[in-house]
Amino acid sequence: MLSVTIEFNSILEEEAIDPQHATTKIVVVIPTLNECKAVGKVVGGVKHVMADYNCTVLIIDGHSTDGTDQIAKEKGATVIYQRGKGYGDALKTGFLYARKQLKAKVLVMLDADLTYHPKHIPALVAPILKDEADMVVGDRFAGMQKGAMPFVNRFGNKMLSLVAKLALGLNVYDTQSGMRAFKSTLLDRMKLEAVGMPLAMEMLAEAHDADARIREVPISYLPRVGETKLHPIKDGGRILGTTVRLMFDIRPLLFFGSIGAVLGIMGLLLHSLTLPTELAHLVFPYLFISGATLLFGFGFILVVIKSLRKRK
Ligand SMILES: Nc1nc2c(ncn2[C@@H]2O[C@H](COP(=O)(O)OP(=O)(O)O)[C@@H](O)[C@H]2O)c(=O)[nH]1
Ligand SMILES: [Mg+2]
Repeated sequence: MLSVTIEFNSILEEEAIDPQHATTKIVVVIPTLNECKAVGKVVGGVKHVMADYNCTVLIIDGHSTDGTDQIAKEKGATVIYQRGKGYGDALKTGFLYARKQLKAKVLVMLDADLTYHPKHIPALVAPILKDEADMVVGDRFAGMQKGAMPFVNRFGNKMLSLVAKLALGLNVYDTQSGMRAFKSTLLDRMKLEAVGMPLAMEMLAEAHDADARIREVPISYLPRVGETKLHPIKDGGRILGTTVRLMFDIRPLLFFGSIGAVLGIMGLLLHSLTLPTELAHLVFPYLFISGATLLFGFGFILVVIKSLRKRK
């Protein structure tokens, strides 16, 4: 705890702001659920780092019962309350409010638990302000502090990013990072449905599918203050489920092709195993192979439909 506070208070290495970008509206969106121990410092830190920018700190509170919202207001944040439940729902509420009510051009995401240091925000928004990227993700593994992420979460994170690479073609090292910045116009090109933790993956997949320029920058990741809301197994499973759904939506040929390939291999195996016996004439293996061919064809049709829709 002590080391977290020292690190968090440490001298801020701020990136100099280009004067032509000082007027661009930036909204830092922070979902909170019972974060009374950390939220004041997070809001204060963001306001300090972003003092030279046209920046609003927006808290989307999930009806905390520990006074989180009051602390955030006292520190100068704009506080709104989510109607639904969940991390993803809170963020989507915040994105909408930031864009419509606050006229945000750039959105930044952050947790209210002191894990992400606000000093990284200028480096996250810089490529967007210079129009070199549409979304910038903070890579926590570049500055992972001791005790910041339990082994099971670290392993799960790596696995999810690997699955995202194979299933969605995402070349992002830290897909679950909650510290990001993106152009608010990107919201028009992303179909965001997730209400919980899977929103992080969905945003990346949708942005990638919309041909957005995604970049990663190194950030530090510090031990959390307060109780985590993440359930590694349950949320990990949900993120995996969402990734499969996204694969179906975004890469249908790979989705159906993979199932088809498994079926096809099984069919060929069955065929070669039964070849020396009188079972060889069984239609069973051929059903597998026909099924595989059908699945490939189905995937191909979906790809054509998708590309025709995109062209419209
Ligand atoms: N408004 C709202 N905020 C939430 C909810 N669940 C989590 N959060 C906040 O979202 C951020 C991320 O949650 P956290 O527990 O840190 O998850 P982790 O970073 O994946 O371990 C924190 O600031 C939480 O307070 C929710 O249901 N509603
Ligand atoms: Mg967190």
